[in-house]
Amino acid sequence: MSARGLFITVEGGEGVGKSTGIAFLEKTLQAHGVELLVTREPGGSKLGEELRRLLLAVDDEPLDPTAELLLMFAARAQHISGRIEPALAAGKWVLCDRFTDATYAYQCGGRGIDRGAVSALENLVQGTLRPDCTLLLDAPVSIGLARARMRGDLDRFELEELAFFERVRATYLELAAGSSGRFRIIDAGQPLEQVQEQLLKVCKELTACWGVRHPAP
Ligand code: Z5A
Repeated sequence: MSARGLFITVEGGEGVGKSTGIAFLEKTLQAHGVELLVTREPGGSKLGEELRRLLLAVDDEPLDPTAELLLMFAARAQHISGRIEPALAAGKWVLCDRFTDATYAYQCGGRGIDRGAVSALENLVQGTLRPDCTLLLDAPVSIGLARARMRGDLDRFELEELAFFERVRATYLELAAGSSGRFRIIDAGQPLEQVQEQLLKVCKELTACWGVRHPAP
């Protein structure tokens, strides 16, 4: 039986560079011989991608915040059982673009939903599954929004007011301060090369520690 893989999540506000960072991490980790599943939330499964479409669509009927929360966790339940758990059990590393920290940041920080409700759903849907390492790409909201808006069409979240994104950022930083062993904060406001240097350092750390935990036979 192979050793269980590492579960790495990448978090941050709109347009901070998560997709760009994940593409770099994927290439770097694969070059280190790591077998990897790269995935995202909401999404990652057939049902999850369908729910993502509904969650991001701009519609004239506003989405109730509790409905939004439950859809996030419905997508997550399917994603975990269908893709994340099987990959980890097979010894693959999982690199996931957003996970439950995003729920705390957006649904609790952004929308004002009680953290106790999210914690209860987290336990129900995830059991004991938690990320081994979370990279928080942090940048001033104005930088992330400017990058996101350069891409064109805005989704339902990207149309929120500035104060919403400030609360999201503050919640992420609070989560990172409360779990400093799991989080690595990356200064994503810097030029791409400097962001990649920081990501490379984390990759080296993770692969070195993995090698110690699972030495080659
Ligand atoms: N959501 C939620 O509410 N609750 C939950 O539980 C979960 C999610 C899981 C979809 O996420 C939405 O779901 C999200 C929160 C909510 N809100 N929105 N919108 P998403 O991850 O798909 O959406 P996003 O945050 O907007 O991600 P994104 O648009 O894909 O942005 P990104 O991945 O962080 O950035 P990027 O595409 O890599 O980069 C953006 C641009 O900047 C691009 O042109 C890059 O070339 C450029 N870039 C990147 N890095 C740099 C640097 N360092 N310098 C200069 N330019 C750069």
